[in-house]
Amino acid sequence: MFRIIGASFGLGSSKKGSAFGPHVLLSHGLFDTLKLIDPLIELGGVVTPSYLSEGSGGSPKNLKEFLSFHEDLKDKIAQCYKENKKPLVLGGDHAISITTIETAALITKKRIGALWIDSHTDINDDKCTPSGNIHGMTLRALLGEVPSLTKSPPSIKAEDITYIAVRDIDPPEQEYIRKKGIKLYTMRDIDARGIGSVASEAIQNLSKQVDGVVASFDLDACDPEIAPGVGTPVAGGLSERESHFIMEEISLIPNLLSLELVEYNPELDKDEKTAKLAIRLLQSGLGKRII
Ligand SMILES: [Mn+2]
Repeated sequence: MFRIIGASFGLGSSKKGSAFGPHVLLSHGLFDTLKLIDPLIELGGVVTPSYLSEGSGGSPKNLKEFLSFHEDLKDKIAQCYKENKKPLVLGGDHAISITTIETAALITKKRIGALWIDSHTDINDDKCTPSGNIHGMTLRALLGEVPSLTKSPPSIKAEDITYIAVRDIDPPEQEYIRKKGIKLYTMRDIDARGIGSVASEAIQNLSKQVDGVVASFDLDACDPEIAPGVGTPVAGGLSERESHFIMEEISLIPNLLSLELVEYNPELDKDEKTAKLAIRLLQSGLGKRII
């Protein structure tokens, strides 16, 4: 059974408006809409930051604020797992997944697979990052290689990461991904093979090799034409149907631990296009079918 948790944190990105994402999605009737699909879904509230400052420099940028928010969010996520609920997490920028996935690993003690649907690979460390933004270091932190961001042992292994829809990788990330042999399905793979073949293979293989899958859907995986309300848009992304297909496959994962939708930034949205898309996609992620 799912429990919706909002994670109102936007300081992991250069455009901090994603902090308002959960509130705006909920104000569009997300909860009632999802209840039609999953009548047992619960509303677990929105975690808002308790820090008073607004931004600090260095690399990672806004480290103090992130660590403070991490403390605020982790108890809510831990509570979900302790009560056998699946967190349905609304970001916030992708930095929040450091907390959600680290907490999943600590509480469930399972071997966790990260299904990363994103135009970026979010696997810079604090030295090679071009921006200093935490949302570009999420997976590297979860691998235990950015000590300032996490004090826990590594939450995931490189072999248990699978990317879908990638099309913008920084050169040091490319080198790291090649060296570690991380599984990556780029937009080119989707062009060549079609979404059905790519998503089914990616998701089923990951699900079989781990104990539990955390599915993290960054809205910038979608094409900016259909999802303009994101901080770091990249042209050439998923169509609406391709995005739905991935979500439909996610809804079939037998060992799904949690589902996250991140990087929705209402300040950058056009005519609520992205909010409405996000809600439609979450319906598919919870099992809505055409017939
Ligand atoms: Mn991301």
